[in-house]
Amino acid sequence: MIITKYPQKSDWKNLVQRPTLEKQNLKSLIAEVFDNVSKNGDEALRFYSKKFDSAEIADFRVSRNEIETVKSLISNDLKKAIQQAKSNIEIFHASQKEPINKIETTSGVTCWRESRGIEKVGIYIPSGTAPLFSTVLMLAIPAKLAGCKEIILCSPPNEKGEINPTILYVAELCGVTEIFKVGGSQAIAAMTFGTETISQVYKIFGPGNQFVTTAKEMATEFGVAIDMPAGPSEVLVIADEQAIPAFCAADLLSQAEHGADSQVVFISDNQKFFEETLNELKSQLQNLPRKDLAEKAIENSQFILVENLSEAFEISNLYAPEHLILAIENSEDWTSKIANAGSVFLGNYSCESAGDYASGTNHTLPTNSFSRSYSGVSLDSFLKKITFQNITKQGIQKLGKTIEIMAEAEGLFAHKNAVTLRLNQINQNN
Ligand code: HSO
Ligand code: ZN
Repeated sequence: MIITKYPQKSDWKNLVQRPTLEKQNLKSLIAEVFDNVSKNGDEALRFYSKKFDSAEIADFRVSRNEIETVKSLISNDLKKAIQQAKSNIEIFHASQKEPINKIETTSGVTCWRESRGIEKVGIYIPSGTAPLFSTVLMLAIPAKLAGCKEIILCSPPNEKGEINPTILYVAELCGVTEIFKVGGSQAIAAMTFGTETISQVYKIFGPGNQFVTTAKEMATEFGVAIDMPAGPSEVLVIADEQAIPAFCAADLLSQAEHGADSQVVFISDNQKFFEETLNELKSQLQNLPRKDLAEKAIENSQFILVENLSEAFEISNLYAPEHLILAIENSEDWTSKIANAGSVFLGNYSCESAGDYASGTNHTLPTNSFSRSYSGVSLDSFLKKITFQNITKQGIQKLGKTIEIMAEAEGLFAHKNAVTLRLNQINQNN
């Protein structure tokens, strides 16, 4: 826990520095996996599944039978909860559809954009210490709404060759077209090149460890797009005197429990509240099943006492958090001060967990200061926008001269000619 009281402005930049990740150089190892999978397909996948996951897989494709069987393993309460989350995520992402907007820029010159779903997308869901089936909702729902035709999902199997049942259940519920029992960098390579069983995709989504992250970066070298660069998950909480210490502590810990490398930043302008939250945090920490992970994350995290809320917002913008919680009075009046954040939670009752699971917003968000330049996953992440133009005779007459002059100035006479020939033909026919 790094506590700083009333830091000087000149120290702010240092305060918001993320701990440097010990990034192992995995590139050569991953390059080998990519090479092997591109040449040997399923056989290479079998080799790596045995080596890394201790799983012997005859068929990577999850069968209908396996999907039917898991349905009885999920409790009714969990099914109902998933249904409510699904409905909210659908409503919010469906509202992101844009109508076609045809604009006449010059009379007779009409331009517009139309969206098309990326035809083939791949979703990677890690299993790890907490298999996050909620991420299946966050990725498969917008993919389906966007009209992606093939939505495949890869997730690592356990030693018995099984995928987490709730992941399977949610994937089926959200319209994933095929599910494969394969994880790690070999899964990313499979979706990059395609194998006998797994089809190649055009864009890969989803979180993962350093192997998966490095593999996703490598996929881009082979023309496959990815959702965004990844880093450990993070939250920044700005709280004033009306905030509730127990709520803030729980929010900070909900981020910390994700992993030892999670990032937590807490900023307040009120000394008494600041101390109370620190005490509350220490006591709540003792009762968490994932105490060890959360404790490590908290060790590296920043707790900053500032003079006023304006300073808090400046520091937050420098840090550019993935999640930003504003536990402050009239929080909505402050939103114009936010320059950089992935997703914002306003007031004492908007906890990050709501966005993580069920309010409707997406939880796949930019980390590691990428909220300065990236948005979180949305319907748009699964769409391409194609531009169109339709120019009439009258339109080219109005715009032709401009194009001719510009083309000539660039020394591109074929470009100029494409217009001149048309204008001549129109003049001749008149
Ligand atoms: N906070 C994570 C998402 C998540 N939390 C999934 C719980 N399950 C990254 O935004
Ligand atoms: Zn979370």
